[in-house]
Parts: sequence; C-alpha cells; structure tokens
Amino acid sequence: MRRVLTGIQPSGHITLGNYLGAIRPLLELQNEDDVELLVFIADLHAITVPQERAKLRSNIKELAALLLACGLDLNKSHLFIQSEVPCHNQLGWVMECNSYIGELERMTQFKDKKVKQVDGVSAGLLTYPPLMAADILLYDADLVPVGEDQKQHLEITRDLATRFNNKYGETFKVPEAYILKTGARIMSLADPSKKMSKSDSNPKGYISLLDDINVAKKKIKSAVTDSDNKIKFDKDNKPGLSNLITIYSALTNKELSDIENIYQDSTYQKFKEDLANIIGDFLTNIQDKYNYYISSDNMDLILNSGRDLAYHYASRKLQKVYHKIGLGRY
Ligand code: ATP
Ligand code: LTN
Repeated sequence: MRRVLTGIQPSGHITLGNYLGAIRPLLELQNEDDVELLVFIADLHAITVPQERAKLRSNIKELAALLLACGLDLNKSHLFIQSEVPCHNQLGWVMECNSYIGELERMTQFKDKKVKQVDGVSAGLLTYPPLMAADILLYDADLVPVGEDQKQHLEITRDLATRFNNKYGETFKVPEAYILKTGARIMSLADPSKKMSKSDSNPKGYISLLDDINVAKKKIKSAVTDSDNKIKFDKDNKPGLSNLITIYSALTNKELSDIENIYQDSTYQKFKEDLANIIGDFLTNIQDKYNYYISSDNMDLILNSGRDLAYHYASRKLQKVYHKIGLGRY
C-alpha cells in the first residue's frame, strides 16, 4: 500500500493553479490501486503570515468543501485539519531542532514572502519547512503531490528525514515529490512572469474555483498575451499565451501540439473564447458539488473521522521518535 499525502493552506480562495498543481495529481493517484490518501488543511502553516480570525475559519470550511467537491473519494481518502492533530506541532519542534537556520534562510518561499510582510517577519515563516517535513514524515508518506514551487520544501524534507535516520537509526520513510509535467506552475493571468497565487492582491491574476462563472470567463478573455495572434506554445517568447495553452491542455487532457493544430488558423479571440467555455463548464461542475457539501452536516463527520485516523497514525510515529531521541521517561 502506497501512502499519498498533501496539504493546502486555507490562506484564501483556492485557485485554478492550486487545482492543476496539487489537486489534479492527487486525484490521478487516487485512481490507482493500493493507495491511501491523506489530505489536510494546513491551517498552522497559514498563520505564518497574518490572518483574520473570521476569514481563517470560513476559509478552512470552504477549502474542506472544495476538496470534496473536486472529487476526493472517501473510500480511499481521509480529510483532516492540521491543527486538530497536535502531533504535527510536536514533531515540527523536533524537526526544527534538527534544522539549520542557514538552510531555512535559503528557501525561495521564505525569501519571497519575507519581503511582502509589512508588520515584521514571523519566526514561523522561517521555520515553515520543518513543520512541513513533520506533516509528511509523521505518516511515512511515499508520494507528495505538489506544484513546482514546493519542490524545494520536499527536498529539505528528504534531507531532514535522512539526517534523522542517520543520527537516530531508521525511523522515517524518505518521501518523493509527485509533480505533473503539465500544470505544475500556472502563471498569473495579469502578469505571466509571476505564479498564480491565491493571496495575490490583484484578483484578475487568478481564477478562484468559486469565482462567478462570467467573471472567470472575463478573466480569461482579458488575460495578458502578446499581439502576434499565432497559437503556438513558446514559454520564452509567448509566456501569457503558453500559460493559457497549458491550462487548456490540463483541463482537456489534450497534448500541447494537438491544441496548436486545432487552432492553427484561429485567432487569440477564438482560442480564449473556447478556453473560457471549458473553464466555465469545469467551474460549474465543481460549484454544484461545493454547494452541496458546504451546507451538509456530513462535512463534520468526514473531518472527525479524518482527524481520528490521522491521530492514530501520527501518535504512534511520534512516540517512536520521542523514544529514539530520549525524551520523557519511556
Ligand atoms: P499563497 O498565495 O497563500 O502562498 P498558494 O496559492 O501559493 O498560496 P498554497 O496553499 O501555498 O497556494 O499551495 C497549495 C498547493 O498548490 C501546493 O502544492 C502548491 O505547489 C500548489 N500551487 C500553488 N500555486 C500554484 C500554481 N500557480 N501552479 C501550480 N500549482 C500551484
Ligand atoms: N507548504 C505547502 C502546504 C503544505 C504541504 C504540507 C504540502 C504544508 N504542509 C505537506 C504538502 C505536504 C504550500 O505552501 N503549498
């Protein structure tokens, strides 16, 4: 049995980028035999930058309903909230004590987010990767589906697992990142040099899975592209258009070259209209299911059962770790 695990922060409304980079690979793995999926809402990670209480609460609930709406199969997948399983904080501390400040300061996400903090940089923003390592290592995850931007955090997780195993004896499985070739880095629709991000201050840059359908279509139609009007995938010279072709390819499972062929005699306008309709249908389907889950009593039952199973796995691992280090009495 292979264990697949991933986390998503409730730091805003999840975007098409999150879906294509993290949720789609998760759903792909869910279709395979002999897998167990653990999916959690990384609320402890979200508070590494300031969050408003009421918004955080509603984002957590919204994300849970959206993950279910995207197609988590509860026969194979368990959904829980990170802060409801305290073993994450406990192993997180152990991982922090085995991390070096120098290696944490080199993390790209830390360097990017640090400069955006107006009220000071929290220590948690720096120690984010050891907590993420704990999230993964607690469950002996084999595969971690994530977008390209998390590759570096997966590498430090592997380093921390190996470092701990060498120091204290074989304890953790060394996990692999699972990153898809298409869709692992969706760019902003307003500025294709930046990644699409749910905490972007410009909503034109991202499509949220809960965007009004007409608003989402408009965002595609007004996405920044060049003026050459030739549908060709060329990341360097046509970053905006190539991003749209990537989204088209990921949502339809068509090869990039097939899309170029279909649109070889078309204009950008026609291509964008078609893509807007594809996205419209995709969002309508998810939003219908979302509306069911968000108002259903089932959600609490699902999250309770996910939490209990996660605690069962995580507490056993944590006990082993404490014992190996020599913490406590047993
Ligand atoms: P924030 O803006 O708050 O940092 P985010 O949009 O970057 O949020 P995360 O919660 O950090 O989203 O990421 C959740 C998952 O989505 C991760 O696996 C991440 O790699 C993936 N992801 C995030 N943005 C993109 C993107 N633009 N393209 C593909 N995958 C992405
Ligand atoms: N760091 C991730 C969210 C995250 C995560 C994890 C992903 C926290 N813990 C464990 C995979 C596995 C992010 O910012 N996207």
